[in-house]
Amino acid sequence: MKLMSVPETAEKIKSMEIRGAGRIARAAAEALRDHALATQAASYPVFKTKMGQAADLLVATRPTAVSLPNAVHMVMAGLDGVKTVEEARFGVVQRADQFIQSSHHAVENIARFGASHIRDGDTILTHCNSEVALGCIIEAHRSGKDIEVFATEVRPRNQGYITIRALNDAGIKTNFIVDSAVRSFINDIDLVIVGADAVTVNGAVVNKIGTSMVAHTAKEARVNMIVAAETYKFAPRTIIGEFIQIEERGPDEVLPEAVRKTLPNVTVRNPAFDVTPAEFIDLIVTEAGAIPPQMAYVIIKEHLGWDITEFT
Ligand code: RUB
Repeated sequence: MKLMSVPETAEKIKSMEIRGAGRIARAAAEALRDHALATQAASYPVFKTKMGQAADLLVATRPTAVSLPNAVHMVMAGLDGVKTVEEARFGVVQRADQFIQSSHHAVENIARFGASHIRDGDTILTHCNSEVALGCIIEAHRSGKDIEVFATEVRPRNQGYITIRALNDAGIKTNFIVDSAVRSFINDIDLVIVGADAVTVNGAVVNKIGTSMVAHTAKEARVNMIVAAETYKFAPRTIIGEFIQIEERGPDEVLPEAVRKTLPNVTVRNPAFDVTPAEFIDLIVTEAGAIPPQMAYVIIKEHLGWDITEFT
């Protein structure tokens, strides 16, 4: 098995070859594990510094998916309590493997819990490409429910193509629509299911740009919206008032440079995510069970084990 270096993984996350909040988190944990295995250090402080530099490089790749710093925090936790390089190396490898395994379990459990919210005959709308949201839909189909899906295109990076390929391969009847067609079809929809890059302490969900427009449209049409999110997508630092940084990507994703050159008065804006307030979300399905968004603090404090002392 080829070990992937930290700069290689960082580049793949930046360029979105590795994308989606869960996959990004697992890739970072894997890179830290491989780095710990490959790192030569004459002393424990040197090892710790090298691991810290690798962690910083990974966390800096994409700013919005909280799963990334959460995974890195979990893998790096405990590095302070050891004395030797070997002990430190062993700890990192163990915690990284544990994170990766528990992430896979979380995805499986969310699929089961989420599928039970889908009824036989439902038509579901999903936006972007979320492995957990898709997991719920595919599990509902697998368990024999007759369902149909509307999937959006997801400009500018077209993650909808990945979604429709997965739905098609699972044998699910799927309609592919442009993002701006959501309102035209909302009355055909029984349930909206999306994933999350971050869930804040007040239950707001940060997800692919356009999610909040979908949520507004669903609310107006009285269509329920559920969010599938592992607990490591909840953002601990929002309990001390930190905001989630919304990544703004380059203009080339939206309009080629050759065209932009002819439009000197036009600036392309390209935020990759937006924020859907809690009141637009009926339920967040986590591996610890389904919760109303207003219970986000409980997940941060009791499940992730963060409280205010972490910040003092
Ligand atoms: C992906 C996106 C996904 C969440 C959840 O954005 O917004 O809905 O990350 O995905 P991008 P998952 O393509 O810019 O990374 O459920 O797979 O973690």
